[in-house]
Amino acid sequence: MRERWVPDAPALTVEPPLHGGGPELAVSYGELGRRVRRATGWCRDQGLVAGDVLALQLPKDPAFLELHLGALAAGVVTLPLHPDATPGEVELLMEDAGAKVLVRDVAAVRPALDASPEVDPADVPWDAVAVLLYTSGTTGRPKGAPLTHGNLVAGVRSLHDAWRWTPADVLLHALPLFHVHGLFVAQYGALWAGAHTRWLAAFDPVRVLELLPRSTVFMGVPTFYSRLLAHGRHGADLGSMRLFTSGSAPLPSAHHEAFQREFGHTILERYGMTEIGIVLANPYDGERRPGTVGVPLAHVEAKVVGADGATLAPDEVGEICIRGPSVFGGYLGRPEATAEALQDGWMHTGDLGSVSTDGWFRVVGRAKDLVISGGLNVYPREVEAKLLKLEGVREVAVFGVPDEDLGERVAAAVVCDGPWEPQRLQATLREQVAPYKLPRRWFRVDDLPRNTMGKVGKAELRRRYGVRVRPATLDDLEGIVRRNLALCDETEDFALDPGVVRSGVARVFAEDVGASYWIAERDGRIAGQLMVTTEWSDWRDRPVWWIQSVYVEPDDRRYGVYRALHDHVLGRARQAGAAGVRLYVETRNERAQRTYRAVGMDGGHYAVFETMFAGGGS
Ligand code: MCA
Ligand code: AMP
Repeated sequence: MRERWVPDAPALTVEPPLHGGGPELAVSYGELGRRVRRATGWCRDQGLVAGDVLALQLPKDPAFLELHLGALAAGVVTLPLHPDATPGEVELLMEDAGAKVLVRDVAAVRPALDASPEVDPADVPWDAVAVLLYTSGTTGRPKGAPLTHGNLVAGVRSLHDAWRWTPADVLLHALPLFHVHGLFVAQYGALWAGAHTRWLAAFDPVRVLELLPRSTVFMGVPTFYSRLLAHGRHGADLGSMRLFTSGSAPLPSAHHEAFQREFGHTILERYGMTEIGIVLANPYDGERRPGTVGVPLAHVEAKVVGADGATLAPDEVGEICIRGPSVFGGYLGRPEATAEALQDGWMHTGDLGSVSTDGWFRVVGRAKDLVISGGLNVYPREVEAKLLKLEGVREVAVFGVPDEDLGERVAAAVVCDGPWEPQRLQATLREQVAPYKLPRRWFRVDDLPRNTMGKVGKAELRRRYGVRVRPATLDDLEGIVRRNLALCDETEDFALDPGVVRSGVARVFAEDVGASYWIAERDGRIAGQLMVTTEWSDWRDRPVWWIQSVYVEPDDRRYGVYRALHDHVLGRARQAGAAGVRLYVETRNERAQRTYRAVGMDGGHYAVFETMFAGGGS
């Protein structure tokens, strides 16, 4: 790793957050090398020896990197944990991993690190475990995936060559560090090349756009790209950038194409998994096909197999299997899970995909029960097991519903005993699991759909409750106008004037009106619609988004359509820097109230939209 570390070259610049103030912190490679040697000394002073496990539950701070690299050099295994993991989750993983020491307080460890003696790296064999990462699976009990030094080096070397890293690169790093993507793909890539990394503590489109003109490489989960697109380019000069990559979850083709059009760069999508590293990628040179994850990287073998394990013909959908030097050797202390996942060195990924005749892979779904929200994996079984222990929950199914921002969002369908109290369930669960695992959509059901074997039909739940919000197209226009005019007719004393509706909708599609129309689709058809304008008012120097109309078809009203429109518009408004969202047709307007009541909507349907954001203006 350290061969290309030139002492005076910049290694890491920690960028201050937008309004956080404070100077940036710059660390040269010489300084980083010394810090890592001191962290190796710190490990020794803690009594940690080769093979011991050191758990790190730290924010994105240089201390994390120092401790991780210092431990590697000592042969000590690191166990990176989500900073928001609950004490219960941390205890479970530490116990399973047999971790000796937990570091969770940067302020406390910093002086100790600075005062530690510099210690030389040990001679660590390549098959020694370097890091333990937890994934879950069918049982809901997390499984440790040990990655060896050899696995990590194979991974970073192959990406170093494939993505043409050089010491002149500047990586803009906005990912969390406790996962493969942020640590082994992005951070290791830069460190292996002796390149400069600019760190943002968290993804923020405003800061990213400010820093891209001084960077060459950017790596993200699809949510980063959807948020950059929602925010807009604002004329940023992206001429220094040579590589944008996406992974951890599927990048919608529409985002791939929109980014190319609006940001002038073609995202390189790649595919990987904790247990196997990054193994499939679109090429650096030549065509990058939207909706595909490209071809196998050097030394990687990939195939698609059917239920009987036989390799399928091109374009047939089956399970993607991978073999290569970055593939791990098996789960910690789980021979059965290992035997199921690894057969003849082939990792059965649980991802469904196909390969074209010319060798390009596509991921089309998952055989494993997994929700990927904003690039973070949520294992339904784990959340279901916790929910089933709560009072009033008789049966529960946790599943993912599509979400434009996060890709998927966690949802729960509950058969309850007694009153329906989703707020209480959510509040109790929040004490037990990291917040990204919390269901954000709750549905009360009388029964869970089950197949003949009694297995809960998650696909049926996704069909029933999956709402997709998308911008309206010109083709939708005609239908929207007709629908709105029908609403006017249905209500004798209507607040909606047909002429206003017609011209308003038409203006949405004209340029620079500052208005948007969104469509909610459910079960393959249009279930609702929402129109918002930003032109009507300014409030505290920031635009307010005004909801002009929101309507959900009566048959779709118990399936989370309002909620999906609500989350969508609030998310978009927040990303656009609005002060908040308000209803143009306000609740005190009696005529508007009558109109809404006449079409079967009450105050509860739309009052939820009124939200002013914290810190909204001066
Ligand atoms: C935060 N929240 C989330 C998520 N993140 N909810 C669902 N899914 C998430 N991913 C919740 C918080 O708990 C909080 O809720 C609210 O959203 C706002 O929190 P905030 O911190 O402001 O969130 P954010 O800034 O909007 O973060 C979203 C994010 C972030 C930027 C997408 O999650 C992120 O950086 N994700 C990247 C994950 C990643 O690196 N994955 C790679 C895995 P409340 O207020 O209610 O508490 S490695 C991998 O998959 C393989 C190997 C591969 O191929 O790379
Ligand atoms: P993890 O267990 O956190 O390493 O997540 C790995 C999973 O992320 C894979 O098994 C896939 O389901 C998913 N994944 C990673 N990259 C992609 C991609 N480019 N397209 C679709 N899914 C992906």
